Amino acid sequence: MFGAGGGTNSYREMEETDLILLWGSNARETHPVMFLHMLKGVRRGARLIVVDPRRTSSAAFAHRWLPVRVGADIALANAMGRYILREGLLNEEFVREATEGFERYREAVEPYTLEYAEAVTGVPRELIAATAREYATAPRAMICWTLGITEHHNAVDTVFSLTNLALLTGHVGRYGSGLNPLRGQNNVQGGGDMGALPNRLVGFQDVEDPEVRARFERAWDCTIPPKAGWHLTAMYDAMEKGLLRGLYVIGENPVRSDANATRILRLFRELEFLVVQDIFLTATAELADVVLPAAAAWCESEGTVTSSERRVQRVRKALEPPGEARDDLWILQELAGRLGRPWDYPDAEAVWNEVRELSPLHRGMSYRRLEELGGIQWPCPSEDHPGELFLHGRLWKRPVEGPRAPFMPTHYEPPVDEVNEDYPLLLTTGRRLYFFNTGVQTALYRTPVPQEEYLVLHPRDAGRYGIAHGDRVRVCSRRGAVEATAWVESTVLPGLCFMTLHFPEKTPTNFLTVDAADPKSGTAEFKATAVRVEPVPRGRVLVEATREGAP
Ligand SMILES: Nc1nc2c(c(=O)[nH]1)N[C@H]1C(S)=C(S)[C@@H](COP(=O)(O)OP(=O)(O)OC[C@H]3O[C@@H](n4cnc5c(=O)[nH]c(N)nc54)[C@H](O)[C@@H]3O)O[C@H]1N2
Ligand SMILES: Nc1nc2c(c(=O)[nH]1)N[C@H]1C(S)=C(S)[C@@H](COP(=O)(O)OP(=O)(O)OC[C@H]3O[C@@H](n4cnc5c(=O)[nH]c(N)nc54)[C@H](O)[C@@H]3O)O[C@H]1N2
Ligand SMILES: [Mo]
Repeated sequence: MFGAGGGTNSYREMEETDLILLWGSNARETHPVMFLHMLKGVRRGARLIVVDPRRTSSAAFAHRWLPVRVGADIALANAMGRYILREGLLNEEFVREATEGFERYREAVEPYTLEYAEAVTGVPRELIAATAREYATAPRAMICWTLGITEHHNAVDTVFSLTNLALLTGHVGRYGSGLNPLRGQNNVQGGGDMGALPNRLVGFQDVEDPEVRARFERAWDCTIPPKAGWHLTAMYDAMEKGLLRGLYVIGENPVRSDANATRILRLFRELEFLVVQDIFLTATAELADVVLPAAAAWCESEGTVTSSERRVQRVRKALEPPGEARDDLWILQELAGRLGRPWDYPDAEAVWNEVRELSPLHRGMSYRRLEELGGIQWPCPSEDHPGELFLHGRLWKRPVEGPRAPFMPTHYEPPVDEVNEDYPLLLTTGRRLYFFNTGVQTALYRTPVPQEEYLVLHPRDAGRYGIAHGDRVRVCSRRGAVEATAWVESTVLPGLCFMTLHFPEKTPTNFLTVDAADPKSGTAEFKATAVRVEPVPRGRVLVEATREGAP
């Protein structure tokens, strides 16, 4: 909607804003460093409102928790929009001068009365109204979101529905106000910025734009395919059709992390050629024809990473990589050479200087300046530019500089995997503080809690299915079944249960998940799978319920 793929604000602004809507994010556990900035804001008087189907440990720090049903966020956001309109709390000047498509938005939200929204989302109408009023009237306000929003079959529309709220109230483009998708891994932002996306070249430049392509073709002395490539889930469809027969995986463990793992495993086994480049021998690497052992980018090699606030920072080599492990850059250069295109980058800085030539967003970021300033936030177009604290200030110029921001009307749709008599519970999946993704990097280490998968479920449902806290349970979906230990707790809503993806060697959660993907983003609906839960008759396992251990 703004033409850029990045969070609009800085961590510093989180300390100085007046209201934070933390929407579908458990930042206390998943972005703990950034959450400290939020807590500083809270201590200064900012209101924190958490929207999540679980009463998370983040919600424990909030002024208000909106217990939304999984997948009902569009209905909630649209009802907030309608209420803001009805009460005349919109920023009329901003809507008139800086946006377009307002009438269509007004019509689209008309059916989303508070009554309807309460029925669909489960959130009491007074809480919806109060949240809408506080968001609209706060001098500065931001919405921060993550996977509770983006891992759905209608993820892009859900992000649109949140962005519409910011356009309606003018909470974007000013210090302390904005829209912040918090990035997952330490360099997800950097990966996207560097063009590790099927439709973008370095600096978010459109691969389908002939002028952009021509510039890169000159710099690289090659021809670039004129069409966007496949995103992850489209690659699996291509593998299914035999269109994609070889795969080179770098720093990812897809047979454990992708939805409907039975299918993923089959597709990987059917590949004619698989290369895996990783710092550990992962389950995916075990299937590979060739494994290239890599040095860990965060401590065994030089380079940069980019954080959620678009800050590019230097990473330095502190350790020698073990054995035959080599820098990812070294491996790629060797390969290029053997494919007949010798690259000669002496070091990571030489690659970075090429980035600066090709990407206007990064042009002013020399290694020297990155050191001196402690990192720089893009865009940084020249060597005398300090980098931008927040984005889209242009929307507050009169007349607006460049295109207006369009409202994108959206409509609520329930999750794809239907709950019925056979699969009466909805499973949502996510993370815990002490473990990381598929566990490759955390499985070896001592942590204060057991390395074990829990199925968190509500006491009502535990009673209904004859399950006690600590029982072994079988969790079955339309695609598979796994075992876990029951953790009975009312932090999840009745009808909902929760598991992580952290312990796939014992409990491969993704054998359950549905691979329905958002056609726009290509991301699977990891957050909504219909399941049935049964007690496992034999071999009851005792769990130590430590205070810190709550999932
Ligand atoms: N400790 C730790 N930190 C991590 C990671 C890790 O594995 N461990 N992984 C990193 C990565 S790759 C990522 S992408 C981030 C992810 O960070 P988060 O998105 O914060 O993590 P999740 O636990 O996957 O999901 C967030 C929340 O979404 C809620 N949710 C589920 N469905 C819905 C819904 O329909 N609507 C709403 N509003 N909420 C919903 C869940 O209850 C959960 O609390 O974390 C990063 N940080
Ligand atoms: N059910 C369910 N599934 C999910 C999710 C969910 O919420 N629920 N979340 C999804 C999300 S948001 C994500 S991001 C994915 C994560 O899925 P993956 O990215 O597949 O999982 P990771 O365990 O983070 O795997 C990262 C790999 O990179 C390797 N690695 C680390 N550093 C380096 C390096 O410097 N060089 C190289 N070459 N390799 C390195 C690690 O050893 C590890 O094997 O999972 C997705 N899957
Ligand atoms: Mo992620």
